[in-house]
Amino acid sequence: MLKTGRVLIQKQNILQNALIQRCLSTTAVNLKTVQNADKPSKVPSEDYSFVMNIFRGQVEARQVFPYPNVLDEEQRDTLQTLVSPTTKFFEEENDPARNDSEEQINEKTLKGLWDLGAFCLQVPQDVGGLGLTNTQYARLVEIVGGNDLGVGITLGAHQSIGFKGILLFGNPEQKAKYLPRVCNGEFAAFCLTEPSSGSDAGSIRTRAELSPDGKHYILNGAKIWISNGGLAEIMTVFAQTPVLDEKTGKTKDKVSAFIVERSFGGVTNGPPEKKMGIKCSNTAEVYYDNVKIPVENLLGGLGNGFKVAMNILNNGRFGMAAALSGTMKSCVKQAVEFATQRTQFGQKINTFGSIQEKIARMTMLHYVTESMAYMISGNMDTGSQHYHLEAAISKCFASEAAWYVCDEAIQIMGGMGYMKGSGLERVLRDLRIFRIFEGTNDILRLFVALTGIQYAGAHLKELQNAFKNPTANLGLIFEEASKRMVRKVGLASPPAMEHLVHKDLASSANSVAKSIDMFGQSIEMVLIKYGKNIVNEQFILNRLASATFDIYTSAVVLSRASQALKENSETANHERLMAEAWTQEATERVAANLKAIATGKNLDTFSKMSTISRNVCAAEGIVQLNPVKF
Ligand code: MYA
Repeated sequence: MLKTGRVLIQKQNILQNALIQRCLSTTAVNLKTVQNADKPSKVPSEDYSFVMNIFRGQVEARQVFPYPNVLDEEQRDTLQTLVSPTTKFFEEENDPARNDSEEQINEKTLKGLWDLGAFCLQVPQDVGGLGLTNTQYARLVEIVGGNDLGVGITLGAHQSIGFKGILLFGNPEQKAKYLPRVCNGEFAAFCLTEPSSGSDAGSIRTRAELSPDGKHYILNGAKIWISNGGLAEIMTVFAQTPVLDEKTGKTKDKVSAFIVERSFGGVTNGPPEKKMGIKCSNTAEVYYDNVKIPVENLLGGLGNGFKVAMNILNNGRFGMAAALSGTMKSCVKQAVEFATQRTQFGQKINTFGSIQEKIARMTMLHYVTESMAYMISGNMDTGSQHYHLEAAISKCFASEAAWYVCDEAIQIMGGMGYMKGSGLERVLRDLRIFRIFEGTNDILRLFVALTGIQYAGAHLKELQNAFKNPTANLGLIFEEASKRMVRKVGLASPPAMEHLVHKDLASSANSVAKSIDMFGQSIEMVLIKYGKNIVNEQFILNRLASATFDIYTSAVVLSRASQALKENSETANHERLMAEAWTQEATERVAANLKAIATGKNLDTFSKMSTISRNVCAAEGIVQLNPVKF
């Protein structure tokens, strides 16, 4: 089919080619500011991310198919020896209800965690850690999430973000100095957020200026909502620093990252915050008053702090999916135990369709989350650098899925679930923050959509540049133009996925492939229609993000279930059912979301909603009087 299409395209007349060129050049001009007008235009480097490439309507399969299996025998053995004591500790020694009511983790429990090595899971063994891979880490974190999310945050704020910058960007001296300490009882924290800087992480005001003798940076400012902020001795702190731009000769503020010790002096903190959940974890304001940071504690280079912060967050986000997969597993277990025991109207309630649908949905959400967490950890373990969109999706998806699963577990258990004794009300309170911190889900959805669009747009721009020297770039022009035209005249098959999955899942894979094709076309449509203004079209970006989530999660579960079928595993058929059901519904949601951004009726609804919101904000609350008029 594709070949026939190519021949047809060769026969298209000059007029048609001119049309393509015009369409592409309009897009490229409009995209200028999306790509940051003051920067030299970048030729997009190839990206092996599955998610990034669906924005071009393409299947980049290598990180998704086959499902990663990265543990060697030794790593598997190590993990097995750790799983049992960790589970035992959390089930027998840690008391989540007590931690919650006392709003702290007692000394004995903390000591137990340090002794287990739970605070330094990924620090290399030669400096005192357990030296675990991301996949091994995911498995242990799952146990933590299944038992006590408050403890999870204390552990996560320390190692997933607190000292992760030293692991990722530290020079040998910084690693040798600090890594043994963070494995030996000294808490770490990640200090980014400020009163006026939450989602807009680049707008921080804390400043660090070089001292006149050039030996120190002098740090001043305040951070808020810092997990472990009242406990940490070692902090990764982000601050504005003056940086000389060698091209212009002008000095500009740029964010830099520093390793700050409380013992430097001038570091203080506020009282522990009173929170809805994760109460046993410490959250506090941290203040820096003329703190003298030795210049050698600059982390990752002057002016590179924003990238350092983003990469730390990117690197840790899969851990949240792993932890929350553990939480969901516990919620499902509790709900099922109840549903299979409880009799109403003369029947066990698990035999009713309404309860069955709940249990099935909870289970599928868990399967998707777990599959994503281990797929991303596997990608990271094999050295992938192209996982930041997938990690952001896993964080958003897991935090929303876990909220839904816990809420439904409470619903299944009815009054029993609502009682404190079930423990689920604590889990629900603990879960609420996961949609807010480490990048709110709202900002991460926009991040995923805009990053993907920018990638697709940069490729279109590259194509436009190619037209400037068509003889030299004939191959690229021909390939891209034929793809587009073939698609336009309906002769192209969608990107193929059938060959990537087990034969029993071929039909589901075809549906995902069609979704990717439609998605790629929608991205082109929005690029042409909105150009640079797409950054302001959040109603549209959110729907594109939702479609992205549905496509990626479908591919992930098809990959995992295919693997199970190929291995003929005991649970293969159960996994096939989940993958099929998930993909079926996800495909329908993708179509609905893509339709929503293309049809005038929906666009009109977005505009109405924008007006409704503006009216309410202007009225400082609900606009209309109630029906009795007072
Ligand atoms: S910690 C605080 C968390 N805070 C945030 O996450 C802040 C959210 N904000 C952002 O991420 C950014 O400001 C956004 C970009 C995304 C909004 N990777 O102009 P830009 C590049 C790589 O778009 P902005 C907490 O909550 C971009 O390409 N690069 O930037 C504690 C561009 O590069 P270039 C990225 O509009 C929770 C440049 O940066 C990324 O300012 C405790 C500028 O981009 C990225 N992601 O905003 C949790 N983003 O210049 C505990 C941007 O080259 C852990 N860029 O074109 C729990 C763990 C689980 C439990 C574990 C148990 C053990």
